Amino acid sequence: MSDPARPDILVAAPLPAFTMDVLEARFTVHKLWQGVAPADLARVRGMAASTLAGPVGEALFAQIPGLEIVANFGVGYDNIDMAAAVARHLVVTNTAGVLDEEVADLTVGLLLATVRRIPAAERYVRDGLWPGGGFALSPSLRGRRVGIVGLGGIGKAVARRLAGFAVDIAWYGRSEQPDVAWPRYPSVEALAAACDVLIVIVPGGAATRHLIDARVLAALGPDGVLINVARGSVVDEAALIEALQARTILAAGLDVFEHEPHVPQALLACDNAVVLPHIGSASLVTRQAMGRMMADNLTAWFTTGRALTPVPETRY
Ligand code: 8YV
Repeated sequence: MSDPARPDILVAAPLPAFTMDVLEARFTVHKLWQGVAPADLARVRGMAASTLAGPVGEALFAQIPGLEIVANFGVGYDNIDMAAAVARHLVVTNTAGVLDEEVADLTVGLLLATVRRIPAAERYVRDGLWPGGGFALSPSLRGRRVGIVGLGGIGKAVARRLAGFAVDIAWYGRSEQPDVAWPRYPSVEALAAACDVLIVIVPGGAATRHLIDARVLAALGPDGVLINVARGSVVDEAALIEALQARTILAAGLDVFEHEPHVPQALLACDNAVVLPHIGSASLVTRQAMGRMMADNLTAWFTTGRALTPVPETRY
């Protein structure tokens, strides 16, 4: 029997305990990884999905005839087969807005860590090498021109921070933004040619797969720094490894990878790469806010018939 006060939802994969607590307090929760009987799936009206959970699409949707909404734990939703969701007229929501500043903080930290070689310098001290001589002089952020690929909420939060760093800013995005004063370039390649830092913060998915390829890296040039905080799929990882090995670019700072959580050995072997385990939004306070927003989307849908942050494709 379903309880109208506690609608049935399916959680596609484990979420942080504090988010599971919020969901369990409001809904009748079914956990896919524990196995859900068809009779229970038949009562499910909502789904909590996550980039951490792997893809969800038609194979799962088809088992849940009463599914109305998929609420994603994350701003990116390339883990959801949107064509299948739209075909079923499902509402899909993300956690837009609550993680922009957090990811922007991490992006600037990763940029500085990469250019000033902070992780290597820290290892130098720990390894007891300092008494033998000072750490090698690093490249600099001074005089650089930073190109931002994708000027959405996070891209703008990054640009606002960098405005305080006395660097020039330019950007590429699919659409003109008349309110934005920073110059826009007509293609990623043109932006890369005009800049010596490229920060990638576009949505993942088929439309942006390998947007950063060997040609873009060649345009970025031997003094160029690539920062990827978007999705691993946006960068041709094999081409990037070649560019780092051959030093046809200077360095890369990466929070995301093509086959997470696996990072190719060849990339780990590059001393000009700084690698992080996809932690852009991974502070306690921000992950709590993301979980609340996901739950609030489900609650809003079940109580008012309107989600708070439906993604553009499902604003029916
Ligand atoms: C998280 C993210 O890794 O929001 C996103 O799109 O990539 C990150 O915040 C992810 O949401 C965890 O599921």
